[in-house]
Amino acid sequence: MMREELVAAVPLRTQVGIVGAGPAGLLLSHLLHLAGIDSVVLESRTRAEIEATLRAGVLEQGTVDLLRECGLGDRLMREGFVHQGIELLFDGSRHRVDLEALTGGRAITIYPQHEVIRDLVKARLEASGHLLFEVRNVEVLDFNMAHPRLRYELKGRSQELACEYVAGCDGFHGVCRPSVPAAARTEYSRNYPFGWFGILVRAAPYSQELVYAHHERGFSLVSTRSTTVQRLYLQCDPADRAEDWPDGRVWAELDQRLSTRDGWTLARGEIFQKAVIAMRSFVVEPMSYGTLHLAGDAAHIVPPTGAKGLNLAVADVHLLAAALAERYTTGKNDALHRYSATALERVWAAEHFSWWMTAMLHRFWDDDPFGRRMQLAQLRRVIGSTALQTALAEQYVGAPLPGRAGDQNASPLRQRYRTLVDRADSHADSL
Ligand code: RFL
Ligand code: PHB
Repeated sequence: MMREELVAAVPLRTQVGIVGAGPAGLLLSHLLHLAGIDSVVLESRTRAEIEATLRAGVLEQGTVDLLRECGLGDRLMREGFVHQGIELLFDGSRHRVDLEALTGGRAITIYPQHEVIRDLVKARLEASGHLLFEVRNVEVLDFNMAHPRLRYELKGRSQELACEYVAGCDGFHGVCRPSVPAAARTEYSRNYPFGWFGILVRAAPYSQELVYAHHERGFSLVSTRSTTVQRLYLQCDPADRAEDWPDGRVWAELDQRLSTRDGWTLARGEIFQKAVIAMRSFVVEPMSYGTLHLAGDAAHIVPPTGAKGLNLAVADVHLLAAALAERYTTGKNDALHRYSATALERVWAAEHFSWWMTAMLHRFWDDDPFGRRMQLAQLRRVIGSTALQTALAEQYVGAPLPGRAGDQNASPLRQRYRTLVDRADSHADSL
């Protein structure tokens, strides 16, 4: 197809215009499609870039259940690793938190975010979904009215997309949130005085389950990606660059921070990826402005210690898709009007958990011996108390998504989600 034809073929109108092809935007588009609602996704990066960006690794049980129910579970079930527990390492000893036993059978799955993205892009393209890459200068217009528009550039040409709703799924640095006048939104945030230095190593798994380690020299985390690639993080100065961490320093630091009385050490392997990650907590309220609804990192950020960011993005769009489905099937706006308040309940719970895990496990550079003793006292209490371990486990595996597997509360919303799920199921069956 010629370039001009390609440009001419861009859609001019849609029911839901979605900005951002991260997990939030792509999953929303997929769920809407299953509910018979048309959407167009505008993404500033290339397909290759979004499919190669390394980020999250931990999927909550509810996220896995939803992905499976909407036909995205094949590779996830084949290649993901189910973990029934996590470990806390402090004072030279490892202590297991049995997630499965403490939560009545719930667990987490290790499946990298870019694999979720690959599965979603494939599903959208196979369904002839409108997914436009490399769009520039997106502007969100008239979202305080009934007919919002998205103006953008594609291949040097200015385009406009007429929408009925806009979903701002463009991450923390996107354009949707800043499009809302500052006076109409309230932002809550906390920056932490440290970052995470993350690496990928070619090695066999170091541990059967993730290890969150507290140490005088700073936090570290042992995670995994596959039987041959491991993911490790070390608390670092937020101004550090990858060059500040030559391999020798990485291994020396890991050896010290992960040293245990039983002599556990990490076998060396080739370190083939290094990056420094900022740590922040952030929430904007509300998450809805007229016909613009924010979802995922566009509306909130958590420090990665609780492994919640991607899972929150999934929970948001699950809610938003159900609310839009209700709007289009019954004409009622009630669930859409409640979207922000309902989503924020889960968001604040995850903010608290992520902040709590971060505060308990990291070295605050200005803390004193008293502060260190408080952290150790907290860790010992968690390990010594079934009640505290249960609270940690419940939050770590995540609350069930409303109306899905594991949700015991028959809320009025449940029926509406059911509708969406039933359609998703019948669609998945027919694939
Ligand atoms: P994303 O993934 O940032 O996607 C936003 C998309 O929008 C595009 N975009 C634009 N497109 C058009 N026009 C514009 N003006 C645009 N501006 C931006 C971007 O190119 C991008 O494609 O947001 P989304 O979809 O809300 O998803 C959020 C998650 O990506 C994030 O919360 C997680 O990665 C957080 N996170 C983790 N979450 C978990 O649930 N479990 C974990 O184990 C976990 N580990 C992590 C993490 C995040 C990390 N980093 C790098 C911050 C580990 C790390 C190291
Ligand atoms: C990861 O594997 O990337 C990972 C695991 C647990 C976290 C954060 C990131 O808390």
